[in-house]
Amino acid sequence: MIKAVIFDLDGVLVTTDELHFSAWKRLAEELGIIGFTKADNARQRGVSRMASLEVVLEKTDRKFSDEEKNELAEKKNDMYVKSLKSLNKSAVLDGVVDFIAYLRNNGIKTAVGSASKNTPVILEKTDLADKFDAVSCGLNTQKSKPDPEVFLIAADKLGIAPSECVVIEDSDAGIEAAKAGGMYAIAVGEAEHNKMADISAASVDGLYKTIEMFGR
Ligand code: B16
Ligand code: MG
Repeated sequence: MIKAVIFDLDGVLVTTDELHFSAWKRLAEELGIIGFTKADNARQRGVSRMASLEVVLEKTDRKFSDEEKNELAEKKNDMYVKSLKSLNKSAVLDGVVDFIAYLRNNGIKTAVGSASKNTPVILEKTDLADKFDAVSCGLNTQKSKPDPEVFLIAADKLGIAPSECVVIEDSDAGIEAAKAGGMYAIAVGEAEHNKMADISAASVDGLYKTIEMFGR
């Protein structure tokens, strides 16, 4: 019996994944790295800011101290946060608002489980902030996906057992995290072909039947 759905943020609820990509690409160019591609960006999905930076730095022979790495991560975040200024509800992916309303109308709790430390500002700007019973994000975690911590904290805040939660994710790290936490995992978007997922779908839109299948 499913009692809660935990949504990843970037790439599942909103289109911020494109803004992350642009900011990392700009940082890479400033470091003289050309050819930072979508394939590189795919490895940054769902993982922390510092782990994402390592994906960029793998493409250069230059060595950076921890202090320099922190400065680079901060620089990328400044660019990313600037690009969030114009963010509004048009960034919410198709079907998301209706699907959340459907879940809540049917007594299913909803939560966000995101690696992003910018989660609160993104939820505010896209008018999604009041649509969740709990939010767990990079601000309250020590470990990055594929560690299940972010989802376990979400389940704990909801007061629902992990085995009664479904996670919806667009990253391989996130699917792995959900399974490691003993939850069901639905892979959408870029993670659609992930073999660890219980169910796959192109997007959140059209998951209604899937939720019924999980035993409602
Ligand atoms: P920030 P999610 C993740 O969000 C992104 O997919 C990932 O690319 C990013 O590095 C991470 O958030 C940290 O974001 O720099 O804003 O703290 O997919 O877990 O919602
Ligand atoms: Mg994501």
